[in-house]
Amino acid sequence: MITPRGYYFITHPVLSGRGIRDDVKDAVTAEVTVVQYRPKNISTRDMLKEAASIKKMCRGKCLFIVNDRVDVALAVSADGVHLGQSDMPYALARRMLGDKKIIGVSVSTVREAEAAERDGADYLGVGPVFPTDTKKDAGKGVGLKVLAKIREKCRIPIVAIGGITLENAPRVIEAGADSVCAISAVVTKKDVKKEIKRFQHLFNKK
Ligand code: TZP
Ligand code: MG
Repeated sequence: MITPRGYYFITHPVLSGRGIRDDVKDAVTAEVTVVQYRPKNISTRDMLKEAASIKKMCRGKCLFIVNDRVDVALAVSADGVHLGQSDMPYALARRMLGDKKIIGVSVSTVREAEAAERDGADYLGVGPVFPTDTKKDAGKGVGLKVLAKIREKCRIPIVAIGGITLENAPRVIEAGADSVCAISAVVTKKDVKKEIKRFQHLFNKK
């Protein structure tokens, strides 16, 4: 189960200043709750190598989730997968992964959130909360009101994502997010560890 509150890290090979392995190392040191591997433009063979090495870095320290690719998650024995609305449907992924793996589902409306919870998702990725350039097809921000409404209607943990910065994160947490993810606000910075720790402080983490 993905219950601990705090910062949820997602890799980004293009925005990263130093490469995703160094970023993951920093994220693990900053005691993130989750590392999500989100590969882009890379062969499946290289993806498997990268995933296996990131999994090793996370072992015993935080959960390791693979974005979208159920096959890769299975191949490297990740803790789970994160599925978008156009990815493999939850029920099929659950059948392939079994009961013990974590499945998170991206939602951007109350209706999608309720459906994902009903399906059995372990957590919701709600977003983009604010407009973002990081994911071109993410649509415009859903806003804090929709986030708060999803909080009201759903019991499973909420990871908020999209356009989140240190400045607006307190309002996102106030609206009901259990975890926040900020990609560009973290991986483009010189000191990734320090930046993640700043987010962790918002959850009263050291
Ligand atoms: N899913 C919804 S928005 C987003 C993803 C992967 C990108 C978030 O990136 P940033 O830089 O934190 O806005
Ligand atoms: Mg996806």
